[in-house]
Amino acid sequence: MSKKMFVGLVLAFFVAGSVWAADVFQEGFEGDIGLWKTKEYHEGSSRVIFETVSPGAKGSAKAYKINGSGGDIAFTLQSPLFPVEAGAIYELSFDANHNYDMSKLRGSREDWWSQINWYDGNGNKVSHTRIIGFDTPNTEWHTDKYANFQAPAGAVKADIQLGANYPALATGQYIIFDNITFTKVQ
Ligand SMILES: [Ca+2]
Repeated sequence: MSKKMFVGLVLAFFVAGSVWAADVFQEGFEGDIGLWKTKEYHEGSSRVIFETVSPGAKGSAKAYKINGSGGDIAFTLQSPLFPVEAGAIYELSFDANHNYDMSKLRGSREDWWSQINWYDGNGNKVSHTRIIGFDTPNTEWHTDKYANFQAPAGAVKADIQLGANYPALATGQYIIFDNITFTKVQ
């Protein structure tokens, strides 16, 4: 690869805001939301407000905030796809501050859960690994780690889906995420 191409690729990663290599995916939202997707149950109703905020965690410039703005809501924030290795064990970590109680997050039916989605080489979903318990409200920046996500047989890519239907994200409640990281640990 030429030096110019390499510089171009590095710039592309920073513009998109996400960085991924064989063993790690990371998002610091310095390039705003990049290729992440947002979804709310009442699409277009603005019962959930998604926005980039400043400053971010640990002196970084930006982070990403999910705000409750009233009513019966459900939401997800979903990462772009990144490569994984079937059978490998991964750890999810992120910096967060939130007045929303994330300790008993649930989705409904097959939607709105916080989970890791696993995909095969054709982009078809193989399975998912759900995450029920994050932490109780903590409005200081803190780092949370959730270990032991094993990529299933056939998985070559994954994404991180952060979301909930219960408890309702009430008006004035928020979650701010930064430095969302998915690391291969073994
Ligand atoms: Ca950041």
